[in-house]
Amino acid sequence: MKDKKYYVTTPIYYSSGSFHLGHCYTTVICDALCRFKRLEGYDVFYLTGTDEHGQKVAERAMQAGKTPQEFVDVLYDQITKLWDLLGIKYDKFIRTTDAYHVKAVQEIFKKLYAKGDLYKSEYEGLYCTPCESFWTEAQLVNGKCPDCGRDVSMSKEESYFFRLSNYQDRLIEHIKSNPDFLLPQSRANEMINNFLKPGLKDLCVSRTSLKWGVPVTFDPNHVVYVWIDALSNYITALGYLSDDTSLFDRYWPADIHMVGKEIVRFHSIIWPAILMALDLPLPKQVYGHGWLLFEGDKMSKSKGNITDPFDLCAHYGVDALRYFLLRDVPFGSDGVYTNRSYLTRYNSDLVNDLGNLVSRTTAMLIQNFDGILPANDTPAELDNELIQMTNDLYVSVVKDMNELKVQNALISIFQVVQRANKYIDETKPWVLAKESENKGRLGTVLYNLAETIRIVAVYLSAFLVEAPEQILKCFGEGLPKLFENEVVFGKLKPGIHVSRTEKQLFPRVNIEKELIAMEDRLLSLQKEPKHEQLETTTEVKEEINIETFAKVELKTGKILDCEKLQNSNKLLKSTVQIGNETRTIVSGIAKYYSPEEMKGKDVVVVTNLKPAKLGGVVSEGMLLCAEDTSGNVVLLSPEKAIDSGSKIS
Ligand code: ME8
Repeated sequence: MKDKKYYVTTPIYYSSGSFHLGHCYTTVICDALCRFKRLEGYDVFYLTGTDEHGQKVAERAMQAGKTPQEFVDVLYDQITKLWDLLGIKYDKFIRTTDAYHVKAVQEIFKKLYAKGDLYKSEYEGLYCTPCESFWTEAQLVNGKCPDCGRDVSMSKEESYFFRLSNYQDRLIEHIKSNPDFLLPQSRANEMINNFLKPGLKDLCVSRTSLKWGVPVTFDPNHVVYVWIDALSNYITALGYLSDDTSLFDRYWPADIHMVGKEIVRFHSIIWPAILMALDLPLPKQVYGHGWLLFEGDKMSKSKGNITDPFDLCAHYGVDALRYFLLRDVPFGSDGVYTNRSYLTRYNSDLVNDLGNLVSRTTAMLIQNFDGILPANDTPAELDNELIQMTNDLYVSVVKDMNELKVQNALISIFQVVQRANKYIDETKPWVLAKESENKGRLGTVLYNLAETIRIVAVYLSAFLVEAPEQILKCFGEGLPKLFENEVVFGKLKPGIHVSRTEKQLFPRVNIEKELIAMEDRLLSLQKEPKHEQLETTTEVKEEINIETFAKVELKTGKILDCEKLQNSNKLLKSTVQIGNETRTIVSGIAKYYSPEEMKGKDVVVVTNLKPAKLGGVVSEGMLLCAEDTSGNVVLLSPEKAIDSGSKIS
């Protein structure tokens, strides 16, 4: 099966903070691709893992009062729990602290040094600590790190350097002559024009200031710094330079490295150059996907705009989460997450279209045929379009998946679901059921629906992890191993037993109510970390200068009125006088203050906070509170009486 092998990798995830919905994007996409390829008969190897070394990890561990190893162990537990919850079927999970990886990285380092691809020198440059990257002046954006926007500082130390500049021409040539190597095409142009053509600088690949990393065996003051350690995971996981290279021999080169767009440079320039230096073949493809945006910004822990995948799965199920990520984001571009778009997608596609189709069809089969699948021996012209569309799916879905147009593949599958619902409206089975002479026709209609649903579930088993199995079970079918023989209309034999799904596939949600509940949960999550891991990875805020602090406008205010928000047991809506104006401010403090207690209080208000909807009400500012470690919350007040609207500085 060597020719039908498919080796897919996600980046290894930083073990320096907790994981949010944005992180799930790469793994869910790769999981769907792998499931699809397995159903096509490929011998798939899916690799994911964690990036556990580096300065940021060491700092966070110290802040959490743990050793770096203890710290990354907690993160490892968290991420593997998350992948299990999302049904991610990886074949191997690599941790960069795994002994075999450490050993192989040391060997790689030695090999590159022996070949003359590494040399010792001194590095001086602008360094971004969180990103562990040196930058040139020209690469900075407004004087800040171009990746994360934070401050950089001058740094100098003895380092080993990788002769990246030697590979510039070969890299340009490779990208140009292999149009599928780096996709989408826009990313290839960006790499060539912004990085390769202006000229590559040799790369600093060891540090002496850092201790939490892979030690360089022949120069113990140095540890291998990020690039060679992290990127090599894609080959060390397969046993490269170990005693058993059978996986490496079988699966390398990777068929696809799936990465977020911010790390395309590492994967399409630095990594291929390292591979060239090692005389290894390059991955067949690097795909730089877009970001999941939240309120116009990349969803990220440091921006505080994260959505908790554990919470989404607990309330709307794992399939809703997977479906949203796969269906809502045009692959390659950025996609926007909002609670509303999440719930709307859930209600419209999963509840109305798919859930409804399955429950109506199985109910009619049970009601009219005692759950015994009737024969389809009374065909009519009307049936052809549905049958044709269902049979045609294979070609279009395979094409879309080969081109990584995951969204399009799901759109086509759901067009068949919608066509089947329309078929019910056209054939009116409830009318056919009234006349016994129409029983044959009714049976054919229900057979066609059952068969369409079965085939849809076969396809969906590449994308979703719960519903397809439940749906197939209704027809006595298990999950498919291969598409072959499963996706052609007519497999179901009349006479088989049909049942309802064991539980309702997708319970409908009331969007407006649910939006309030989601905000409530977010507030309590921010107050009371739900997962053990969140507690241990609380971020210490970065230092800011006085100019940054001065951007926050604080004023005194007086609460004129206050009421509890309907549908929420956490939110209070206060009318606050601030000098000459009054504002509505929503605060998550109903657990600590009653509306009566709030009235008349002097408070401290952040007055230039962007208005935000909380509990369905636009909140025009924030009341400052203090919270102790036991979770007691108190409002802050001026120490003596002072006019409302007084500036605080
Ligand atoms: O980059 N939307 O790790 P990481 C979409 N350790 N994807 C997102 C996202 C968002 N809002 N936030 C994160 C690293 N990701 C390195 C990789 S590989 C040798 C080293 C994606 O934990 C991100 O684009 O920061 C990346 O693909 C993955 O999550 C891991 O990111």
